[in-house]
Amino acid sequence: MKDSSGRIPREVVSRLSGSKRLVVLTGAGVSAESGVPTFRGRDGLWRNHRPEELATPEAFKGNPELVWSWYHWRRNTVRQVLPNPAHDAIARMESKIEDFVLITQNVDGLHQRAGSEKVLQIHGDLHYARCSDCGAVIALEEQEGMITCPMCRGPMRPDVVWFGESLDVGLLTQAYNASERSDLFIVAGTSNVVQPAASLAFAAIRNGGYVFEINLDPTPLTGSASATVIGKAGEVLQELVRLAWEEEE
Ligand code: BJW
Repeated sequence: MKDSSGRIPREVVSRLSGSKRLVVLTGAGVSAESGVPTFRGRDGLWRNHRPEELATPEAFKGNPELVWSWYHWRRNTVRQVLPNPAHDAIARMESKIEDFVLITQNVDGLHQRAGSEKVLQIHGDLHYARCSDCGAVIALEEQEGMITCPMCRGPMRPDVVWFGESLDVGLLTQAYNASERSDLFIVAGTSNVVQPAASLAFAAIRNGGYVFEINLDPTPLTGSASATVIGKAGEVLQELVRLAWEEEE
């Protein structure tokens, strides 16, 4: 069912309240209501750069100062914002369903700040840097400019996954396994164009799962999803949680 009125189908509500294996997949749209820019679409540019221009190993090799300044700027932006009702609703789902996995493409850490614990950050974390030589990972605080490894003095890079790079195999395996065995798969605020994240909902569908999508606009997943609501992730997820649990408490 595709609903552009923002109404949540009853079947989605009953599937959530009865879910035994829930997976939620999130993208940049879930952090948009906190004031974090998305990558694509409306307002989808980061400081006038396309992600393809900066989120690549080639960009880092060609101009590491520019790439680091973009990531420092984003980290500072994210530190000044708060989790929004979408993050809160997802954390609430985790508190209600034991077999729960949150797969996020976001690198901003806002899910954890909202209280989510079972989080697979498949594209990494903006708040960490990794040594290109020895692989050491450090938490970033107030650093600016280029960063050198405290262990081996090698060049450090943001601990994120750029285009053309492989995702962590262990995380990706966990994400596929959870998706394939989910009885409800909620996908919110992602354009569903970046692989392999965009394949996870289809893995759920192939295994008989029920996929509920929330987005401001249709995506390549919309035609295959079991149900879609066109609306803001914060509003729709809060309403979904309220309908599934609060009315019965
Ligand atoms: C709202 C809203 C509101 C707004 N409420 N909704 C197979 C086929 C073709 C290509 C490939 C393929 N396999 C691999 C590739 C290449 C590539 C890829 O997928 N390219 C496509 C663009 C075509 N993938 C890779 O390179 C991946 N690596 C890989 O697969 O390795 C093996 C391999 C390599 C090469 C060839 C083949 C195999 C790695 C991908 C890494 C992505 N990295 C980034 C940067 C991370 C670090 C950082 O943040 O800086 O990840 S790019 C960027 O896109 C970021 C995001 O996580 C990711 C997804 O974006 P997302 O979250 O969907 O955001 P948007 O902006 O696109 O969408 C926001 C949505 O929200 C919109 O729909 C709005 O409508 C909506 N919205 N407000 C609800 N309030």
